[in-house]
Amino acid sequence: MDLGTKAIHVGQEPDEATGAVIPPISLSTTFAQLAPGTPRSHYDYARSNNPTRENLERCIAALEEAEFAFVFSSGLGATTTLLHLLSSGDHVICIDDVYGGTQRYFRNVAARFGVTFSFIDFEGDAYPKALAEHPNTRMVWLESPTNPTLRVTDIAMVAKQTPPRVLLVVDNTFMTPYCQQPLKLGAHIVMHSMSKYLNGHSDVIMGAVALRDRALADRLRYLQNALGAVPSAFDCYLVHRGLKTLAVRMERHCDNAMKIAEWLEQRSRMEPKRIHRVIYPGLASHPQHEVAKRNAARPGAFGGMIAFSMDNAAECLSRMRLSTLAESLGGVESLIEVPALMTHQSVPAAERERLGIDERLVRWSVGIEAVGDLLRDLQDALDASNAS
Ligand code: P1T
Repeated sequence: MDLGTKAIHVGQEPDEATGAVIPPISLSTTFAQLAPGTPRSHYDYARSNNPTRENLERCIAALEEAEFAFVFSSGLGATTTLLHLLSSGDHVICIDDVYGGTQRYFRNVAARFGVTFSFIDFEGDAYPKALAEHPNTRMVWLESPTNPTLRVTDIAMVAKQTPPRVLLVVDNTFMTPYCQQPLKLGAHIVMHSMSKYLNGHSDVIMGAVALRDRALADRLRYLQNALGAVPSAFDCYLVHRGLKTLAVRMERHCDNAMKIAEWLEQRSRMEPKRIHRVIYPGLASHPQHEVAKRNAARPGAFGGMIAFSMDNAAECLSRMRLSTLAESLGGVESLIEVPALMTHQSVPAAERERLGIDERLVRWSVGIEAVGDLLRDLQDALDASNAS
């Protein structure tokens, strides 16, 4: 089955008892037992497992072409649980341009428990060098494209260079399985903030991991229950409902983002002193455009995120009416922000400067509104802030 069909049907079979086409939400926290220690089914307590969460996990596994999936109370809840696969003394090699909250957790919290980190750019031979320097490496953490500068890493190449003792984790939040399937490219674990595109409606915070290895899945099932960063059944229902339109939403996100990136690039040629750089992996001008094509799960699947650098960004953004000035991304509505002042404020200032995350850099989560309306809104904001 195609991804769009799986998103609608897997984990959403009609209810056996009543025939209800939409399975009921299972709100019970506990399940009656036949005798002490003998539950009636494989459910006993809802933190360990419950039917609504299980339906969603089956669907995520199907979409990522994984065997197993586990969902968590947030993307960071998923990340925290994954880090508990490690022990004190282990090392993690992480892409330097990682989401600010992931970096904050790694540097300020996980590091206190004896796990060490290096933050590197995977270009050239930096990765083999880091592996040689840290023989205690047990995990590699990639985002591709990165948040917010949209740098792209050759996932299959990193997978080839990864020794068997090391787990390769790819945060696929920006791309979704519609655009990119890291397990097929050789990653061991794919991770998501489902608060973004997978839910798609900016009304649930949730995370997920998906993988193929049974022994690793057993460890993660244990950790999911032991750490307890699990979502509510109601939220699982909402995300599953959002997932059903994933394919049509992503197709439109990608189309709109491509058109806007081309328009912005055109405008930057006219006003090079004002719009300095447009970054979108689908543009031929993107330094890793060819790699982005290799990573893509289907032609033209470059995602819905754009970054660009402009003077007077804050003023221009505050004049936009359709694209809301807000953190987060991946909802049907367009959101726009300045990462240096918002999502990536927690990244150390020197590191932000090195990565090019300054107050001119704008990140735009392009929604699925009519692209003409989005372009007019941008044009009006640019013209108005030009004139002032
Ligand atoms: O917010 P939460 O569901 O906990 O997910 C964290 C997370 C993980 N990975 C990536 C790539 C992310 O972008 C995020 C959350 N990001 C934002 C809130 C943001 O505006 O970038």
